[in-house]
Amino acid sequence: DEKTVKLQVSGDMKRCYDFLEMTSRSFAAVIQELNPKLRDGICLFYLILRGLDTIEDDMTIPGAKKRHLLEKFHEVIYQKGWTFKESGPDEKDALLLVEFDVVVNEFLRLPTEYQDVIADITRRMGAGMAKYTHTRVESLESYNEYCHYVAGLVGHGLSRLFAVSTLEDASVGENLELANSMGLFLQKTNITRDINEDVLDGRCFWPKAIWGKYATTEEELISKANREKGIEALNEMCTNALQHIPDVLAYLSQIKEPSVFRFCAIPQTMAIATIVLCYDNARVLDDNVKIRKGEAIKLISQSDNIDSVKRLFYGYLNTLEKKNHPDNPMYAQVSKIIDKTKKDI
Ligand code: PS7
Ligand code: MN
Ligand code: MN
Ligand code: MN
Ligand code: MN
Ligand code: MN
Repeated sequence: DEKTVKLQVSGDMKRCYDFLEMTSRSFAAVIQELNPKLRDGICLFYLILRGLDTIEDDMTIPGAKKRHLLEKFHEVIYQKGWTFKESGPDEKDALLLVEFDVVVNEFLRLPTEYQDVIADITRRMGAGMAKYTHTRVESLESYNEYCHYVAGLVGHGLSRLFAVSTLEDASVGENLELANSMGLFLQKTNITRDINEDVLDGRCFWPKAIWGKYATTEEELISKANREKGIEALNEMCTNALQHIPDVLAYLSQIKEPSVFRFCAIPQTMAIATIVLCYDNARVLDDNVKIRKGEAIKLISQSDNIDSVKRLFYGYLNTLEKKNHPDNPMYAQVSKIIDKTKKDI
């Protein structure tokens, strides 16, 4: 009867929120606080991309099979009953793919305009990930391109969903250059911070155009014997990420709906805190640096309007200015970014 149907409907979505809590390091809380017009759609968008990333990250899937899965993932989200049970033992999010039919059921219940955006981004991200299973990130252009595929496109898709929901102006879903920068700042901060973990796992997302100036192999890049050069490479990576900050503030300035604002702003204030912590910090090369719990709590509570976010950014730029000594080869570039951003604020 009708009551059973309703219970089943909420039961599958309830399971999706369980998956969100199991798989997201930082997005679970902000997604659950979203306006009901966007909550389920963005939760499903997250789970679909998390599933795609679990396949990308799985080093036990042979190359040709992986590329095929990545390229057809935008089709499987329409196939009732689709699951994937062959993830390698290291994939912590494998259960999501084992029960992926639950995600498909809920995706098929979304309004078509939401489905169209999610499927389009999934198709383009899957194709980009497939390309980079056999192309290494060498030049600065390919670094920007890879980050566009895995994070800039998330910014595009989210901005289009904000516009489709009518919670934000149509222009937010049209001017996608700023949305791309939102994703790039998060992704580049993650890639810069995770260098030690990634090299120990046998991968490296730092472009060779940068690290190759300071080391001959990825292992040498993080080795204690090469520490001074390693820090210079790290500072160049941080400087590359910092370039996106003016666009981030311009993007956030156009967001009106309070729950959308917090959803967009919290990851960005966490990112500026993280990249400033990483700058000129040798510990990044030895292990995984993280901002303190108390600092994260402060950022979450102060990310609810543009004036407060600008104040936070201003404070972190001051901290960065103090860490940026004239003997540092990145000194001039970093000073320029700090001055330009402070003028915008
Ligand atoms: C749909 C919310 C808000 C305009 C899974 C949010 C992994 C940094 O794998 O979990 O642990 O290293 O640390 C998120 C722009 C994407 C970019 C990208 C989808 C912001 C698959 C986040 C998240 C755009 C590829 C997560 C890009 O980092 O990864 C939704 C506006 C997924 C956003 C990946 C990285 C995200 C990432 P891991 P993390
Ligand atoms: Mn992570
Ligand atoms: Mn990943
Ligand atoms: Mn990945
Ligand atoms: Mn990472
Ligand atoms: Mn110094």
